Amino acid sequence: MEKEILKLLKSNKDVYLSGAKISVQLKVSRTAVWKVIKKLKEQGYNIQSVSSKGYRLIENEQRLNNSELALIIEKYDFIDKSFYYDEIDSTNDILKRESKKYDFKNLLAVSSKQTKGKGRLGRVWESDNGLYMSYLLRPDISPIDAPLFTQIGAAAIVETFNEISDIDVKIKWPNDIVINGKKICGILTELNAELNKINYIVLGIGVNLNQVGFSDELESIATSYKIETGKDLKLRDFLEVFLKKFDILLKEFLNEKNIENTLNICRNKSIIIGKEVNIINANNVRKVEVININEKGQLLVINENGEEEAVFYGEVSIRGIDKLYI
Ligand code: BT5
Repeated sequence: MEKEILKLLKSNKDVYLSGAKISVQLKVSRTAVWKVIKKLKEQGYNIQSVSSKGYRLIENEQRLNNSELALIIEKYDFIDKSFYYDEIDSTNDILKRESKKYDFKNLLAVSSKQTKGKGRLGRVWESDNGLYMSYLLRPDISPIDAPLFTQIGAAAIVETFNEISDIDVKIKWPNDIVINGKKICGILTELNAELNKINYIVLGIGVNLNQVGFSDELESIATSYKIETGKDLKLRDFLEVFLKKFDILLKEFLNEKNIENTLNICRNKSIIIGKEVNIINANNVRKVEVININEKGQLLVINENGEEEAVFYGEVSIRGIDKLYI
């Protein structure tokens, strides 16, 4: 009912809709309509009520809320339930907690601010004024293939930027989306599995949207959509395009076992193929030449002994020798 009324208000954004009209259209009493409107207002919707005219929705440009997010995900069968937060510790962590309540379900969490945003290996992800989202899924695939979700996420992010802007983002394998050597998005894929069975995967993506600056240590290595274009971007505008792109690539992989389109995007947009890079694993640094991304999404390199070698994700961190990419 909440969703239906919201839909009606949204499709009649600039006009007043009378309570009588809504109640006839949805076949409910006017009191029921009034109660739902009251609830929506409590959730933060800016709904103007004028007694002689009815109700009108004034949209909040930057933020989302639960009902609105529920409307957005309605057309996607790869998400069973969604959660929106103006502020949360970490969208990855909240989904891990929620997953205990919603067994067997695929969940999406979205936030515009994180107080404990995480990068890989316990690093901090600065999370204010961007889009922070996590998707928890329980795919019936081998745990070995789990890192492919990072690539699916990266490819969908590239496609999203391509659709909504002229900025040409690139991928620094496996999980950084960069522009002019500065990071605009990072991906953290966490796996909970037994030896040959995945319990769940959480794919977490942080996109810098409307930040006008970063902390001193990030200033020279981070950028945002706003810094690059001078324009603000609504959370929901990015999210809607992202979900559309992600849906296609995710289904190709899960339903057709086809990862080629994803990997081709990652190859075409790679900033490290053809370059010499340092592979850092614990304290061990090796200089290798990157030749490609193989069909399993691993990095194909010529190692220090001149041999071809596939490098797995998770066990390495890459720093380009070219200081642009550090
Ligand atoms: C990442 O780690 O790039 C993964 C970031 C994943 C964040 C998402 S947000 C939604 C979900 N919930 C979470 O709690 N996390 C995920 P890594 O490759 O380890 O890079 C981390 C490094 O990037 C830091 O050490 C900083 O140098 C830099 N960094 C931190 N915040 C940044 C930001 N907002 N923009 C650009 N660079 C940043």
